[in-house]
Amino acid sequence: MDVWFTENQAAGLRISIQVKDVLARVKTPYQEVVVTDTVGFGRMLTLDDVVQTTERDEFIYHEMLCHVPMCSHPNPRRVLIIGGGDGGAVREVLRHETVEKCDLVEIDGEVVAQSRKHLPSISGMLDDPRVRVIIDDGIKYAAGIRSEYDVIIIDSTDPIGAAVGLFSRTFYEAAFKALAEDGVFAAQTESPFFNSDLIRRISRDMTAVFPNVGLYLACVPTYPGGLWSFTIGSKKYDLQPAAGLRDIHGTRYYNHAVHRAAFALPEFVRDLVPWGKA
Ligand code: AG3
Repeated sequence: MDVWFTENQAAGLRISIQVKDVLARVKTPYQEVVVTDTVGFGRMLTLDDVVQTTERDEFIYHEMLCHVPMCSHPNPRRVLIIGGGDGGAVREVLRHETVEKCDLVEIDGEVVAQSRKHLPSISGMLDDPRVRVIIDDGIKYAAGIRSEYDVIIIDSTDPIGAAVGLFSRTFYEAAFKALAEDGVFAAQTESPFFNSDLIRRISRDMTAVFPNVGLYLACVPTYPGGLWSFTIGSKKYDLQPAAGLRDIHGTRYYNHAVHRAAFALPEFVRDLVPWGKA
């Protein structure tokens, strides 16, 4: 069978992934949720024909999205994840023994339902007693919270549709208030190669809200360009692994050396952030 899924990744650039089987295809009020089984990347979740995660490379994205903020906090007990309905970020957060509660706020219940059904290696920790799954708009949810979380993680789609507001200064201000006085925030912030204007704006807005801001990188093979960025903001702590922390068990990409190295920015990326050439 020669069936290929194609995502239009950028102007004049497409990626095609060979598909063996379509496991679910559901239209929701927000998007079309599709789970396929692929030839080279295991099972794959796409939303409106945009790759969200594949079993083969999700560990890189989820580990770097979560462990960098989690390890820069010396005692993360209460964690909020916005988006991330597949459960991959929840799984990584729960590797930290300090965690007492992990709230997941996902706007589309169908993403959670289909991931539970078809992506068990990713969603498998969603039933852990420390986890509360809340189907709601993360922007509205965060706006109503004060000083409640040690770490907030944004596992969003690209900035289209419901996710646009998650890339705004107003939202960063709400997240700042929702964090405890020593809280840490991190978000996936797209490709430095294809989304340079977006990253310029995010790093400027984040700097206006958080005293310590950094951009770090990882390579996610199925995302546009491979090179991917994350933005972290901290109220008090340094962005490096907290002193005396043990390495995390069971990771395949993250370790403390990778954490430190991920903040080394190539020249064209340094040009995007206000602190880059300081
Ligand atoms: N969040 C989506 C990252 C953006 C991918 N963009 C793209 N393929 N154009 C991933 C959610 C996984 N929990």
